Amino acid sequence: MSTPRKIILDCDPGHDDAVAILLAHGNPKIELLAVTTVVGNQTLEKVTDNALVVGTIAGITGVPFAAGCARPLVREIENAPEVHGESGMDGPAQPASRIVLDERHAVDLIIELIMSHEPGEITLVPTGALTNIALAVRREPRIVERVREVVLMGGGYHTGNWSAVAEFNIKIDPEAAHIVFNEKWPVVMVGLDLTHQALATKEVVQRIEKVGTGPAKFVRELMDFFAQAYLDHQGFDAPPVHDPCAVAYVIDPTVVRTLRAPVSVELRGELTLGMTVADLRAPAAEDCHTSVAVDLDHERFWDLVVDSLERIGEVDLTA
Ligand SMILES: [Ca+2]
Repeated sequence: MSTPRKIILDCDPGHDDAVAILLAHGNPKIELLAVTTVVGNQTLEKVTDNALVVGTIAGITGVPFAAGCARPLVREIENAPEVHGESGMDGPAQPASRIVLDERHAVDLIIELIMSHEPGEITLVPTGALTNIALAVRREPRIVERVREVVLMGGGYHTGNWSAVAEFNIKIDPEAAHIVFNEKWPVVMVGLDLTHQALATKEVVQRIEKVGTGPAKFVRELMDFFAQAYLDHQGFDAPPVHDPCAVAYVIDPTVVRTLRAPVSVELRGELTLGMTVADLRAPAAEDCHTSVAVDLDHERFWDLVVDSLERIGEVDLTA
């Protein structure tokens, strides 16, 4: 088997971030180098606590968890309790965390890891606002040529969820997104066009339940809450599980079809703030370094999630 892809997962758990962490941890093609957190679905304190809880439930050891930015670069804080509840990860009972938070700031840890690895080794997988990544690249511009690619969950080219045209992760810190999309590293935008295909249908939830372990039960309970929130607030019959789609692309790019296209982030629009504007009018130029995710192989995507849960197996939280 080829060498596992080394990733840093920068997230704001978050129901779907939790699934992304579990998918990354359980899949042998991924080596999780760090989990870093950023304000978003809830306050930095809450999403960081949630990340530690997910790490505990998944039985993750030896991987640093570090907290990053507590507010966006320019804008006031916006959280999403309508989607994720007051804790940011409402639904399942949460055990006490057994992971001790790393003392380093996430931005420092991200830079340190990238600079201490060979160029092309590390893939950044941001599944929250891009605040930490933007700060890291401003602080240490040399990371741009060392990162293999940035595979981010955010944006979309024909729809929004935090406004008619803007997606939450981008809209809450559009300046950070602007920085990340404009650096010359390869950026894959796994946006709503793609993630709205990653529905946790009843059949999917049954498959997860059948795994029969503690981590699988945790995911099932997350999905129960998430399903209700998406039904109540956005009229979805089944919830779209956004963040693991970015991890799935890193594991197997054939699960997510992408299209190369220039992407710009709207910073001034009266109605369109935070919109990711993809220019799909013509084939992209040779030097285009951004691409957008278009089609998901729904079955193989959920196969990956279930496979990770099976590989993680039972985790003893009493030992
Ligand atoms: Ca997220």
